[in-house]
Amino acid sequence: MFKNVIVRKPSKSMADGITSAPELGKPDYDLALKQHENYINALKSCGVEVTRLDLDERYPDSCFVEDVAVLNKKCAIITNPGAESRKGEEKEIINVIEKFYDKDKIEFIKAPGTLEGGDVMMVGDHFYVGLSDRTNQEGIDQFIAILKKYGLTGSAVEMKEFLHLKTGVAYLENNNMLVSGEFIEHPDFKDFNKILIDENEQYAANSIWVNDKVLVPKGYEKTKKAIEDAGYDVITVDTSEYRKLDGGLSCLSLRF
Ligand code: CIR
Repeated sequence: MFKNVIVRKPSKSMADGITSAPELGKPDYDLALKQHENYINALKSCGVEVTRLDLDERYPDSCFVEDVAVLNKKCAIITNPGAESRKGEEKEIINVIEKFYDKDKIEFIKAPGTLEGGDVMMVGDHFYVGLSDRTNQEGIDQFIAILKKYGLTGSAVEMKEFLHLKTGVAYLENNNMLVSGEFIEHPDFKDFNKILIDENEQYAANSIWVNDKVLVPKGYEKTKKAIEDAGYDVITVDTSEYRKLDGGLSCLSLRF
């Protein structure tokens, strides 16, 4: 179960955030703020305490806090983002993490290693890490070595289609996993109960389990129904403005 969540308010500069889909247009800032509030309320309804960080205009993608740290029961790992414009963002999360973790339990991924939290999927004590454009082998090697110190394990996942690992796959606990695109037949995930995401609903693969409820982006009815059929309470949250920046429900928070 998760007790805490950290979020960061989106900055106005989010209009300059990285995107692979400029055809979707620039995010509407006021709407993005409203959606952020709704997201926080949805999280609160799952029984977590939400810590809100101030906006940071220097980093257009800084509302996507998931990428700058990986938090678990034993330790916190500050990442080293692979995207040039996001380098430095990880330093801005350290203060708040020190409120929750002892200093000697805070670890760091160091250059030339790169790793972004969107590439990390926690399944119990094991962490799958996508080898993506943002996360390199050196970053994964450092990450796994850190996990080992705490009695945890990790493994690299080969991928080519998605931005981050969790753009295409989500663990919903109880051995249930949402899978889309290249992950449907991926050998690493063959032993899970797979809930297949329809080709037209790929964005909804980035849903999140929070204390037995599942947050699903609004507008993806087939995915919503499939998750409900698997026995979960679903809460839908509109993330249209974040989708314009390739971001979704998982990217917007750190859950621990
Ligand atoms: C980026 O490209 O870094 C942001 N525009 C989106 C980050 C999404 N984060 C995630 O999937 N964890």
